[in-house]
Amino acid sequence: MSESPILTEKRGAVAILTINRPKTLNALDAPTCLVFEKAFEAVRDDDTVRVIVITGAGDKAFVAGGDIADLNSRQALAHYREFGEIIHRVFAKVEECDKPTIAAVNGYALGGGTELLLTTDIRLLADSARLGLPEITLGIFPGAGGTQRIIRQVPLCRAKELMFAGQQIDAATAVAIGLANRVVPKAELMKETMALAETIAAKSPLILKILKRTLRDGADMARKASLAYEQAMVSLVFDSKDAHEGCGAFLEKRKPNFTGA
Ligand code: CO8
Repeated sequence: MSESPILTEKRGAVAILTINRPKTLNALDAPTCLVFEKAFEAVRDDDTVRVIVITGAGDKAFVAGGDIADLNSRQALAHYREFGEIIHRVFAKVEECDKPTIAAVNGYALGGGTELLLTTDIRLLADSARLGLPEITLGIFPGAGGTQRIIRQVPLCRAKELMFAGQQIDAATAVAIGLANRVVPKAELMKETMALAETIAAKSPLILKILKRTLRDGADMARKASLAYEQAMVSLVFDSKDAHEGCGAFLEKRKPNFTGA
């Protein structure tokens, strides 16, 4: 029996999803996207999981893009759209997830790989990582949400250079333009990722959920409305046990124990 293209591992409150198609440098074809969708939903809906990490199998690639053979086999518009529908739906689920997501980028994150990274909350890069949107070189352009997400995340001139020239950038450049959080030595990537994931997992899942919604929904609102929305959302959290647990623990000089209530 062939190995699943998506591996799920749980370490305490952290779930790690590994894209596992090393023969194609973890390229995403439609069947892999569908398996990823199920695996992602399972950890998203598992109450014992507080943080979700996404990484790639092997030491060479996070995701080298959409599977070019699969893309090339979809000449008819209906089939091309079918892959588009799937990958857009799956990536939207990652972006809209109430739980924090971390991309642990262990190598090439090209095309659909960078587009997947753009849906995650936090991105740690191995020093060997190479990012980019090389679709133009294939005679296409980023089509898994990448054009729209990248222009909202990095300066427009940097986004356009990535999409127009199709060149790879190294990890330090990706951090410099705001595409990722930081670069770590390749051998330390999972250790650093887990340390960050566990720090976040110890915080209140309820507050993280409402914070993520406030950031996500507020980003689509006019500024004045978004500030009023923030005020309403933060007022809501004062009804939670976790708000009183956190403030109480500070005043009692002890560590808080957040339950998500
Ligand atoms: N798709 C399919 N197979 C791939 C991909 C890919 N994206 N990337 C690598 N592979 C395969 C290679 O064909 C090769 O297979 P084989 O051993 O059978 O020849 C194997 O992986 C190893 O790759 P290389 O020999 O090329 O390894 P190198 O170390 O020489 O190079 C690179 C590594 C630089 C990553 C190189 O493989 C490369 O440039 N890959 C393609 C990168 C790319 O162009 N990505 C964008 C793809 S298009 C895309 O992402 C669109 C997304 C969504 C569109 C949605 C539309 C509806």
